[in-house]
Amino acid sequence: MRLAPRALCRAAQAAWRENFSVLGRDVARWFPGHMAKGLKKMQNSLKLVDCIIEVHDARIPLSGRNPLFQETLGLKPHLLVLNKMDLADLTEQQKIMQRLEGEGLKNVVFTNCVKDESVQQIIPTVTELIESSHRYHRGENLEYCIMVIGVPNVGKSSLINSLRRQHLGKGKATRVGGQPGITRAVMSRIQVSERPLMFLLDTPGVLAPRIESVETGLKLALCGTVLDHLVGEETMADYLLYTLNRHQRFELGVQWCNLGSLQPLPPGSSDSPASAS
Ligand SMILES: Nc1nc2c(ncn2[C@@H]2O[C@H](COP(=O)(O)OP(=O)(O)OP(=O)(O)O)[C@@H](O)[C@H]2O)c(=O)[nH]1
Ligand SMILES: [Mg+2]
Repeated sequence: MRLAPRALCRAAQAAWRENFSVLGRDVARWFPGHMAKGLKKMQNSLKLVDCIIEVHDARIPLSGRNPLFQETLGLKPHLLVLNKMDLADLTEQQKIMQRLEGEGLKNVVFTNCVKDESVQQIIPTVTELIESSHRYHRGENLEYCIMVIGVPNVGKSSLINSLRRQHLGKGKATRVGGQPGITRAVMSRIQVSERPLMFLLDTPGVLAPRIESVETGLKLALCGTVLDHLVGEETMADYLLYTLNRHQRFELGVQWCNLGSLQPLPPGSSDSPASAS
């Protein structure tokens, strides 16, 4: 029997849901320790902070941000940095900006912190945001303090290092790595600019304790915000192939699975999709 595409979608979704809800318990267990402590410390440091930079992955601009940030840290001026733009499809950039604006996010910048692309807009934008904020009472204090927040592995520490490279010509000040959970605690202030005198606070990546949907969880996992084995490599691969098929990007699936050298089945042969019933 051949399943209609809609039925296939439902079957695939049921499979992820089952796998994810079993494996999701491990993800939840992975959450509390340093993330809960980190969030508390972030809240406690908030009174010293003039502005929040939230970093997120440009490949999933509309999903996976942690709603707790808005609830607990939402009172300060806010800039959303969509990082890893080099890995994202930016053809829909305008639409993405419009959707985010509709959600109240007016200040959005796309960056690549490995190649320092578009990072130079950040300090002027943040300065403007702080100075136009109605809560801004500078007094004698001539320095800005910014907190960098986001889910794990989106490039928070890379952004700080990139700003330092660009504005101070200095090397790495905070550790970066390809696994989620590299930064484990709220760090002391790191200088990123001389004029204006600006310091950034690096923070550990914090995921929402409850991820809003199975699909969001899988997107977050594919972007490396959760350790692969906690979600299950097979479930992730399954979802990736499903997504590529849904967007009719068959060539990417073939390339990714290294199936390029396989010959297509002749029409009518017993295993060809055309003959399936
Ligand atoms: N392709 C690409 N990779 C990036 C970019 N920015 C950071 N990375 C890589 O993403 C990985 C995570 O970077 P980090 O800066 O450690 O991320 P983080 O958000 O501080 O991670 P945690 O501290 O674990 O929460 C590293 O392998 C970086 O080299 C980018 O713009 N493009
Ligand atoms: Mg970090």
